[in-house]
Amino acid sequence: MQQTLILLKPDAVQRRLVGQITARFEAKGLRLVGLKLVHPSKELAEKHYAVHKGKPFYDSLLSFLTSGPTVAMVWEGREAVAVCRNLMGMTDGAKAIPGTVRGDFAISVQNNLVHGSDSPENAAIEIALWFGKDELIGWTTTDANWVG
Ligand code: D4T
Repeated sequence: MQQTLILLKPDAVQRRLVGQITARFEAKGLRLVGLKLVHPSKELAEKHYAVHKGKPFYDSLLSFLTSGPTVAMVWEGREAVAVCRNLMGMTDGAKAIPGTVRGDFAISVQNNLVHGSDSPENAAIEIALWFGKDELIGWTTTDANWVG
């Protein structure tokens, strides 16, 4: 089973979209194994977005991620990384297809509500960055035989 890190970024929290967005991951059939509200430090934001260091939007991106509380979640399931990326939609909210989180709720590139790991390898790194091992809970859903 794959795991992936999902962040509901500060704009999702400020815009009171946490419930609606989380419901989509739940309804898809993914299993929630970690969840917490974090006000990210600059150090955490720098580590999370290290791959973007030096890009023109980097400083603005750090200010955005550290601007307020973020919901950090770990979701588990079959092909969880790709499944979540598909649910999120394209990076630019203006181009994201309706039916996706960004397609339905975002029109900005930076303020695009969600982050999702882009590979199982990066998911493992990002999960370790945001969660301690004792903060993740392995469990089985009672409807596992029906959801698959
Ligand atoms: P994340 O990493 O947040 O899930 O977004 P994506 O995987 O969809 O997009 P990304 O890594 O290319 O960009 C990370 C983050 O930077 C913001 N951004 C991106 C921005 O503010 N300006 C830009 O020009 C780009 C390309 C949006 C998401």
